[in-house]
Amino acid sequence: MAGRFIVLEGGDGVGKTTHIALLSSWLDAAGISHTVVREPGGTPLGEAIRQVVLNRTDLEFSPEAELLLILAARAALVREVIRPALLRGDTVIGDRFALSTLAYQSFGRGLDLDQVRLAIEVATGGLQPDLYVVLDLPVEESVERGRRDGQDLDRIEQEGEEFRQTIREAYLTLADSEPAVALVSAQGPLEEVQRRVQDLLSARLRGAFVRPTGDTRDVHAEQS
Ligand code: T5A
Repeated sequence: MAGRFIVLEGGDGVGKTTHIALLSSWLDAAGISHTVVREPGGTPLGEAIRQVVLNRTDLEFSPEAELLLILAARAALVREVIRPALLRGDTVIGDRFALSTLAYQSFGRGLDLDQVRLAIEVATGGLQPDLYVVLDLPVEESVERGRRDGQDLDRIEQEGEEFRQTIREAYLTLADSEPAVALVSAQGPLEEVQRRVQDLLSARLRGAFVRPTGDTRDVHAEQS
């Protein structure tokens, strides 16, 4: 596949969606054709599943049911959107992918890590991102950002701060042990965090990204 697959990850409210919108503008300005996807969701089936998984607080979800619903949405997204986009050479920017499932359904809900990996393999056909960027933020700060937004908490966010802490620690563990995972601090002003993300992508995906501000040299070439 010609396109690159990059995924932003991290706990709830760390800034993934905001940074993906900024990355999308950056790629537009550089003339890089790209597709943005979010999980769960991104297809008619996936969006229907998202409504159930995030909003149906009146239903009981076993950890296994939650896992399989999320993976059903991912299977559709990979087959209908991500693989076709990569095949036509688009860069794909994902708002969450398999690392979320390891963090939330295994570390968070207690499902066996190897079994979760196997189930993910079935859903994705083995597709792996070129790079996961994990945005890391202390839980109190992400909660505060959500509070400032006056956000309604979805079913998973309603699990509370202890669960969020487990998820943050899960990502820190996964960043140490999984291939192609880079950790970026999400603390500080938005522009500073975005610059960290852009610099990381420029350095790690050599040749795939250029600075758009009138200077179209490969950032890596500047450094060497
Ligand atoms: N899930 C998902 C699983 O359990 N397993 C899985 O396999 C998958 C794929 C998805 C839920 O599903 C679960 C995990 C999730 O709980 P979601 O709503 O798509 O739910 O995901 P969230 O991560 O909860 O999305 P949020 O929109 O809440 O968080 P984001 O996208 O991380 O944060 P964002 O960009 O909305 O930013 C939050 C606020 O912070 C501000 C933004 O302006 C915004 O107001 N902000 C900053 N403020 C100050 N300084 C900065 N540097 C800032 N950066 C952002």
